[in-house]
Formats: sequence, structure tokens, C-alpha cells
Amino acid sequence: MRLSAANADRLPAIIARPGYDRSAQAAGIVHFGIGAFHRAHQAVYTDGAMNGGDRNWAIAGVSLRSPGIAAQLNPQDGLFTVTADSPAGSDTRLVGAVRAVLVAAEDPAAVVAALASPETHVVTFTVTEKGYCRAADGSLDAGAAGPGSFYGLLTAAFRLRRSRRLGGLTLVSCDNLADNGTQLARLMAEYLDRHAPDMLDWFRRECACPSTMVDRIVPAMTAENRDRLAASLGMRDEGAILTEAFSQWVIEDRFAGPRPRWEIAGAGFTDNVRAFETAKLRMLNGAHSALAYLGLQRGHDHVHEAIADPVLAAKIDQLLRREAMTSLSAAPGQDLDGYATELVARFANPAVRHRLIQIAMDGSQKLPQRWLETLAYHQQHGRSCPVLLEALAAWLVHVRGNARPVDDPMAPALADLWRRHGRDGIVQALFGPEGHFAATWTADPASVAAIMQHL
Ligand code: CS2
Repeated sequence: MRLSAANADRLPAIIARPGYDRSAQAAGIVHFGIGAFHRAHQAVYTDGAMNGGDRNWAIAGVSLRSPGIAAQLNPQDGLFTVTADSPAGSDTRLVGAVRAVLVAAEDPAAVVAALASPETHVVTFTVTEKGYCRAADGSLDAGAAGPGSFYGLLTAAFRLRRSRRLGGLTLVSCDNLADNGTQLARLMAEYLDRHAPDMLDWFRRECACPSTMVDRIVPAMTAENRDRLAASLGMRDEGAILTEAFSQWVIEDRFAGPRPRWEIAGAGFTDNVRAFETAKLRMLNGAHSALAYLGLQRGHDHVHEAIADPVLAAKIDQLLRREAMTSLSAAPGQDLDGYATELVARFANPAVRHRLIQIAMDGSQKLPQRWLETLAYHQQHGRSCPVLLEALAAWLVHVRGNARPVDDPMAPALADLWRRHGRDGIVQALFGPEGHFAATWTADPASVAAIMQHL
């Protein structure tokens, strides 16, 4: 038996389920990138808001290319379970917020129609760092962002909305980029400027792109876990998600039109999301990436194993408290020291089997906001960051590709740089004044020497 609307009531009674009439809800949200993270995060908050009485925020999920998630969720009428695992036990709920999944590559017109519908007010994104199609200097990579990208689909929908005299949309980036809303607004404007300049004014006037900080550790689902869950659910759930109990969402309260009352489900609306976002990127994600490259090098497979290694635990403590934290200015009421302590406990949770190789993916897209901004800050103040420099060396070794395959859009370019420059030149080639990362950080001679020594 497989989970669907028809048999959801046969799930064990202990599992919480939607307290609203799913079929009566309009789809107020279109979401790009309906992977595991979205289902464990924004879909859960939206489900919670509707459980708390908010209405008409069903989600039309969009996969840009792969039909895999549509095949998981559409036969289940969009239903899936989210199980939060902690050392204290596990807690499963049935999430009803997702209406259906559209595959843009197969039916772009259906995606444009959803975006141009009068019921749609909010568009959310978890397309990963590389999904924004940015060039090394942060501008839009025009070659990567074509008509089939979310930029192209939105442009077509904006045109329809304007001609139908519908209001604009609020575009909510939920990816781990610094100032994610500001970046999305700038990139969207660059796309319009190039392909539909007559739409620029409308976009600027009618749409809004608030920044957000999203946080929940969601490992990729495995077939083994799906089988294990089937035993406790009494049916198969091909869309099931396992995650940690912790969840946080801080959102800049700047919407173009109506918005879900996500605060009912615990989201925080604020004027100053940046302090939370920067702390999360440099501390949580910065430590995660360091654990990934240093941990793989030391033979570990999972985050909880790497943080249990005393050598790595000491380095991560130093990275969090002496390198990342000291590059930040806390917002009123923001307890960075407490945050560091809480992060280490989250990493140590053995119930969340988060693979290091998953985090090691796409390092070229992640390192600027996770490590390089911190390095640049301290370099400006005459200080060095020994752990980040060691981690950078570990990343360089990783992308050389000798030990395991490298999953990164820059993998071929990085392998080529290694071939041409070798160990003696690779640091300058990437982090020198002409290097790929120069827009964020150029290594001073002492930093170059430190990285070379680790290499
Ligand atoms: C991780 C993030 O894969 C990664 O790069 O660092 O996905 C991390 O688990 C989330 O940002 C936690 O909120």
C-alpha cells in the first residue's frame, strides 16, 4: 500500500495530520526546487500556518528539470511524511501543504500558468547556490540563465500578470546565500534588463524580494530509511523525509501582497535578517563545510562521526568561536556563544545521519559566503584564521579529484587548474589577485604560505 489522499487515514493514529480541508485551499505559493529541504522546512511551516487557521496557501511545487520528485509525490496526491529524529525519540507528521509537482522541462506553460494565476502571491525558492546562475563576480551568468530557467519562467509570468492587471509577486529565496533576497532581486533585474527591459519598472514597482535565513539539517533520504519508515507507517511513502527536530526561519517582513502567517508555525518576521543570516552562514554552514573536507580526509563518512573526533572537535570549536563568531556583530538579543554551543550539539546528533559527501558538494558555490568573507574580514584587521586556512587546503585536495568524484559545477575547471598549476601554483591561481575568488577574498602572502604548508 502506498500513501495517498484515499488511504492517509490508515496511517497510525499517533501521526499528526492536516487539520484543514486540503481540496478547498487555493494554491497561493509556487515553489521552485521541491527537494528534501523544502519539504522539511517551508512546506512544514505552511502546513502549520494552515493548521492554525490561515487559508489558501497550498503549494504548487516545481522541479526545473528532473521528474523524480513529481514521481514521488504526484501519485501520493502531494502528501508526504516528515519525521524529526532526536536522541529523545522520533516524531512523524503528515504534511498536506503541497498540492502537486510540476516539471518545468516537461511543461513550462503549466509553471507559467501557476505563476500568473490570480491566486498566487508568493514564490519561494530552494534551488541551491548554483541554481541562481551567478558568474564569478556575482553577476548573472547569461549563458546559464536561459528561457527555461526560473528567470525565464518568471519573466513570462510577469508579462501575463501585467497584462491581466494582477499584482506582483513576492519572491522569497530560501537558499544559503548572503543577502539572498537582495541577490535574487538584482539577478532577476539583470535578466529582465537583457531579455525584457520593458518589464523592469513593473518588476521593481510590483514585486518584492525579502531576505530570509533558513535552517534545518535535512540529510538526503536513503532507500534503507524509506524501507524502515514503511514498516512504522504501515504503508510506503516515496516522498518521506527524515530530519532533525530543530527548525528556524527568519524572514524580512517586506512582501508585495498577502503572505502566509508562517509565524503561527514559529517563523520569525524581522527588519534585520542579515545578522541571523550571516551568523548562520559563517557559523553553521562554515563549520559544516570544514567538517566535510577535513572529516573526509580523516576517514569519516557522517557529520556526527566527524564531530566526535576530538581533533576535529577542537578545530571546529576554534573555527566557530575564534574565527567565525569574531567576524560578526550580534543583533540585539542574538546570543552567538549559545548558538555555537547549540550547533555542536546538533552536529553530534547520531539520529541524523548526515553524509559529509553531501555537504562537500558544490564547494565552489558555498565557500565565498561560508569561509572567504570571514577570511577577508580578519585579514583586513590583521588577523589570520588557521582553521579556515587548513580547511581551504582540504577543499583544494578534495577538488583535485584523486580520492573521490567531485560534485561541483566547477569540477572540470578546478581539475584543469590543478593540472596546469600543480601544488606550487594552485593557491595563487584560485586565491591570488587574478583568481576566481578575488571578488570575495585575495589571500595575503602569509595565508598563501599557510595553505601551501597544509597541502
Ligand atoms: C549544509 C546545509 O549541505 C550543506 O552544505 O551545510 O544544507 C545545512 O545542512 C543547512 O543549511 C542547515 O540549515
